[in-house]
Amino acid sequence: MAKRRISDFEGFQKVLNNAKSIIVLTGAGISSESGIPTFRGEGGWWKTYRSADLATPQAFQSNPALVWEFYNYRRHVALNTHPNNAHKALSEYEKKCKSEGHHLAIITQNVDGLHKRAGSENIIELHGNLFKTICTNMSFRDPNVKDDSLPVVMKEDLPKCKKCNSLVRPYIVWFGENLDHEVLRKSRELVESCDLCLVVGTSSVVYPAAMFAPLVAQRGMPVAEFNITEEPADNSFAFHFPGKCGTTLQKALG
Ligand code: BJW
Repeated sequence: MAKRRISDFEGFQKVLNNAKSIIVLTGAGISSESGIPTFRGEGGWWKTYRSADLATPQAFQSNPALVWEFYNYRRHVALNTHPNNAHKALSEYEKKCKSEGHHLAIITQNVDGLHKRAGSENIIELHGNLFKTICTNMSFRDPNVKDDSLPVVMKEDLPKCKKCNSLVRPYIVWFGENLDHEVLRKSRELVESCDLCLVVGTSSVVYPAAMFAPLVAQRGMPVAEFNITEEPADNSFAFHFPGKCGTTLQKALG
């Protein structure tokens, strides 16, 4: 196995300059410097709340009001933050790629919309979006951009579909649910064809996203990880940049 290069910005930039099709897999860590908690880190959502009570179809079935309170709060938090240097560095780099006839796509596990607000265009949202709802009856999708930070949602106030008046749910992929077929197909296509993969701010424990970067490495393509942790998520990754990605990613892409 090739030697892993830690904080080798110069070496990484040589690889970057030759790459024609780049994928960037992002997770909650990229938004932490914007002030959005991660899931599993200190102060993370799943350190305070049980994911089984809030992010499963069973939880929504048994207590939709509680699940809506959580997602209304999450939307409120996201609406009151801004893209940080890491989101901006990716958006700038996508523009550079476009002008040179190269391709960069972001495959994000995040639902906070910050990549789009930073100006990125090629974004695949694996786990949905906080600013959309989907009808539980007819799958009609609707935007949901209101800043509802009501602490309690009453049963009679649960949001209803404007077409059929059935209950709507957050447009989020919960544990045990399949990812959107088309989203997964496009992601796999990119994973199988890219010549460089960046993995930014994810613990790489949630599937299927967790297998994307290892699959790229298995094809012999370079993977560069940006995470505050000293240890890489996978020993087959070529580069590891420990530290806050707002700093490391900007330096690497600068
Ligand atoms: C920084 C930083 C800074 C911080 N700079 N870095 C195969 C094997 C085993 C289990 C499964 C399997 N296939 C499917 C499963 C079940 C399940 C799963 O993977 N479970 C695992 C926990 C084991 N997967 C699913 O259910 C998925 N569906 C599926 O696969 O369908 C088919 C199927 C179903 C059932 C069985 C088998 C097959 C759906 C997954 C849906 C995930 N949903 C969530 C919540 C909803 C979205 C929301 O509310 O926002 O998505 S869970 C949560 O985790 C959220 C995230 O997108 C996801 C990933 O978390 P992420 O982004 O990695 O955050 P953290 O907090 O974990 O990590 C942050 C990282 O940032 C850390 O590493 C920090 O160090 C770092 N960091 N600051 C750089 N400044």
